[in-house]
Amino acid sequence: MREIVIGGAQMGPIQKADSRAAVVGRMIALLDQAKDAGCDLVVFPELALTTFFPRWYMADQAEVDRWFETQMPNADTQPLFDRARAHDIAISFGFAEKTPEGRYFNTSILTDRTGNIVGKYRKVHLPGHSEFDTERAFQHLEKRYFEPGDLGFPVWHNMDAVMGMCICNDRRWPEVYRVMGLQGVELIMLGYNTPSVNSQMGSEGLEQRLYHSDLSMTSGAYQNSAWVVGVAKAGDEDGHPLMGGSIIVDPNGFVVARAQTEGDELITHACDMDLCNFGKTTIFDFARHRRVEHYTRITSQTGVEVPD
Ligand code: CDV
Repeated sequence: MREIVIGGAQMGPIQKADSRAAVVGRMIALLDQAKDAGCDLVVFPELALTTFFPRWYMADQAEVDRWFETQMPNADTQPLFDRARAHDIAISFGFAEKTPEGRYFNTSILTDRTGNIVGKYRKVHLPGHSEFDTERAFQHLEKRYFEPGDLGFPVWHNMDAVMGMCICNDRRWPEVYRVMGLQGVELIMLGYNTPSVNSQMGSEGLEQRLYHSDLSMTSGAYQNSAWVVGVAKAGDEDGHPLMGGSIIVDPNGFVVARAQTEGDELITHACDMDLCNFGKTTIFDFARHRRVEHYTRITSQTGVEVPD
């Protein structure tokens, strides 16, 4: 048995006017709850330190830059790292990263239990658009503010398990799970900011949005025999609703913990990494059963090509 008690620290809304210090204070309160609940590892959402700023069109780069971190940890987030180390809890959270070379990424990091960063992931699948879109009910400008991640989908040995990360829209793409599955991943952590309504189809309700989120993560977990922890930033951000629905999924694809609110809420589960072994050595024993000679289209072709 290799048990890791995992906390999914769903966060309620962050308004444009909220300071990093206030947000970090909320994250620390969730960490304290996690300590009381016996957690070893806590997962926070995508862009956990700020409002989901890609919904706002900005032409002035100085205005954009204020949402980005140029260092991690930094003065605002050091208290979070300090509390995590004091509690002996590993953490993962997302933030907007500006590199010393002036590149912009939607990033997540993973620490060990002493607060050292052991893994970094940069979001590969950036949804949305790069210019103001008059056809949408609201904007989703990730393609404007970030470039696609350049690190692939690495995994890391941490806490006697093989761990990987992805971010929000990545969770909808089976390739993401499989690339990590091929590296023996046992735990995939991800955060998300998913609007409760579809900006291009108002009739798509919350029920369907939640279902697609569950479907993506439960199938990714099952088909790669790995734990998946998906954590929302939820609630009403300056008039823009984000869905909750944070879940912990076991390697059989069952949801074992689910958030009930759209606010700051901790969900927990004692996750045995050895539960991954059966699937990985039987029905999803990749080495025995995959037929890569038939999969070349997956990497040689991007869009759909219908035969004549
Ligand atoms: N932050 C995201 O990547 N959100 C997307 C929305 C735009 C659909 C998602 O896949 O949840």
